[in-house]
Amino acid sequence: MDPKQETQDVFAGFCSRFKSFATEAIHVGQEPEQWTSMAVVPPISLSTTFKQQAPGNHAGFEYSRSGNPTRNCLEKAVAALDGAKYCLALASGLAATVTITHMLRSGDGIVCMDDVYGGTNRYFQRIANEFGLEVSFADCTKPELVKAALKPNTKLVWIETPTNPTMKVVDIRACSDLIHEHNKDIVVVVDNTFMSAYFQRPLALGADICMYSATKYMNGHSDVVMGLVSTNRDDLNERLRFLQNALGGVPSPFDCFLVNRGLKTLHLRMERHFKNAMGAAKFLEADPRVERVIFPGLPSHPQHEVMKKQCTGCPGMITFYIKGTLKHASAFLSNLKIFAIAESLGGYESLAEHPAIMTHASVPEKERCLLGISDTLIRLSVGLEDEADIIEDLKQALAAAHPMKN
Ligand code: P1T
Repeated sequence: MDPKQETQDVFAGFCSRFKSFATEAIHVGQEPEQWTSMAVVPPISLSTTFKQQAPGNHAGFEYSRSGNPTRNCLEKAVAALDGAKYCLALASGLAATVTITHMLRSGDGIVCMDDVYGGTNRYFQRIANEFGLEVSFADCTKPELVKAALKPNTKLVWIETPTNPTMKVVDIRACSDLIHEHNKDIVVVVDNTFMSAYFQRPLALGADICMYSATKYMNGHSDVVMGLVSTNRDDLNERLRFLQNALGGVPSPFDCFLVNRGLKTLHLRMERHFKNAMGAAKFLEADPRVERVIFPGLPSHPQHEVMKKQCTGCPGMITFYIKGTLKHASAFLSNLKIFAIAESLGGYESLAEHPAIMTHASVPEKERCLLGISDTLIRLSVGLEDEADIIEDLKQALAAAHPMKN
């Protein structure tokens, strides 16, 4: 097949690409005129403090925790990509989660999607709960369960879609509308880490806040830990900006520079991630040594239609159950050559991991079982290598795990 044709087919049925996405990623917030040097690439502004002409009379920056020129460039670019008025950069995805949660007070309630990144689950269950917040979990793919979970004290609903690691897809529009009809003051947050701004705009689908672990696709090069938070609401921006400074979980200017640079190729990277992942998912689905593949780009995914309705494409995340036991899962992972066994995702390089032992070990075992995070569950972050090499690697590792079935 003509490779161009093949790429287009992967996107068939998904929403149209966001207008001018690449142009905005490359230019918004990057205007050379903002620097006296007219630098085309934003400089890394390492100064922690900024001279004032007279006390209180400054040029927009006072102290680097409260505002930094390099961070500003990044925040403006991400706001544009999210279709948002505002964006704030934080020191990590979890720092973003903590900062958002600090908008609440003791006694307030949080409803969280049942399957979320293990660190998010750990923070809500083991820290937020200790500080007097009431956290409950619900499967937000089922409207009736969301409705039942909303209480008079619910102030925040935390959605992750697709979820990490079982790839459940939440209908953001339906869920946000249901929550806001119940109480318009409940803040709906969508963790958009798996999708990146290129494939999904939660704010346009009714969410109040879109957040990322920018450590993943938004940066895309596995060399920065960072969080991002976007919103269109003036009141939320004001409170979050206060908390960004008052709690202090800010990223370094160098990291802001790197993520800002990563955004320039986000559109190219995401399209290739999708194409490579589709090839890998189709291969796995056809292999007799694989029990089940969960990839939202495949018609076999339970929420494939929701995905097509609200996204412009699918990221490189695939979860699958290998036939057999932990021994087979472990043998498969250990025999991979291109994929590295490692936590994290969304970089240019392919990674594979075992959620039950690695990223989701902090989720209580009983809950892991209920969610399907079993010993045979494997998560792949399909990178940007050649598709044929990726598939060949999966093939030889499956053969090594199940030598009798070749
Ligand atoms: O690692 P950090 O930048 O703090 O982001 C936390 C986080 C938040 N949300 C989602 C959906 C995530 O996947 C993560 C981090 N996840 C991994 C490290 C992982 O391997 O799944």
